Amino acid sequence: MRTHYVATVPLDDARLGEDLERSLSLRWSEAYSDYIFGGSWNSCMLWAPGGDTGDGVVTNYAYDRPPAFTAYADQLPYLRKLITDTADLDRLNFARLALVTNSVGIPHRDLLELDDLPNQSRNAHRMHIPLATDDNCLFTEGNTVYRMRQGEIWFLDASVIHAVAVLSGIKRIHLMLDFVDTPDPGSLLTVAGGTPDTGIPADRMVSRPALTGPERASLLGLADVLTMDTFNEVFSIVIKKHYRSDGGDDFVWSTLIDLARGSADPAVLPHALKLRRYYTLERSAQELDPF
Ligand code: YCP
Ligand code: CO
Repeated sequence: MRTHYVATVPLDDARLGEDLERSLSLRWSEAYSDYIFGGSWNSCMLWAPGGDTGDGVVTNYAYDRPPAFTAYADQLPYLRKLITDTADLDRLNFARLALVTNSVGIPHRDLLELDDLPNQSRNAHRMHIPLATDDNCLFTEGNTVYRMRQGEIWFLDASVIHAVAVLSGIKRIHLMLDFVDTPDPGSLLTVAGGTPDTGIPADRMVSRPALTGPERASLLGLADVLTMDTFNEVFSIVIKKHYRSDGGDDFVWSTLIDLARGSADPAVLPHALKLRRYYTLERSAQELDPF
């Protein structure tokens, strides 16, 4: 199934606000922060195998024990109810809050690292429900930039290259749901009114002007300042450009590799190629640290 809007759940803003406020005093995991530049990728585990809050790394949970609400969820009654009312708990592996502020993510594919897990416990299907968001919170998939609105349930095909961008100081919080493999992902939700898979709706897409020749040339000029010391900053600039201008398919990674080829620092190109392989192609649970 492709990434698509599924349905909208009514949210009680007052009760949601209380839970989100309380959630901020819990201990959030910074696992996966190597996927973003600017701040960290923070997660708060609400439902997981064994009911463990754990360390936030999805490969580190007790898959031989049944999934259950965690101690964090016990402190967040509205979110607990939202999950219970929305998801098919028999097939839910993980429910976590994902908090991002002022950051851009590295375009990547997911779920590949979980191929080693037994089939019944693989996280094969992912959904997002934005709980706190605004117009500065964007998502990208392939060469599409789009927005998910508060309270919308989205099915995400995480095997397609995707990334998040939060281009403001808002504390963007999504509820992320990961389900086990099933031949019928349409039935993972218990809410009514699910729409069929028609892809990302056109009115959620952000239209960007085509990247101009001069813009591309000035971006490529960053090769002059690209060293291992400036790598992450230059990479962030390229990623941010993708949200403002349409540079074509594979813009982010191909621009980064072009820049790396032009860098005077001999360590940069091998590093860029290694990152591209890690984030977009093949990687395994044994190969966790790209740096
Ligand atoms: C995401 N993949 O895109 C997931 C979780 C790391 C990257 C965090 O949200
Ligand atoms: Co991802």
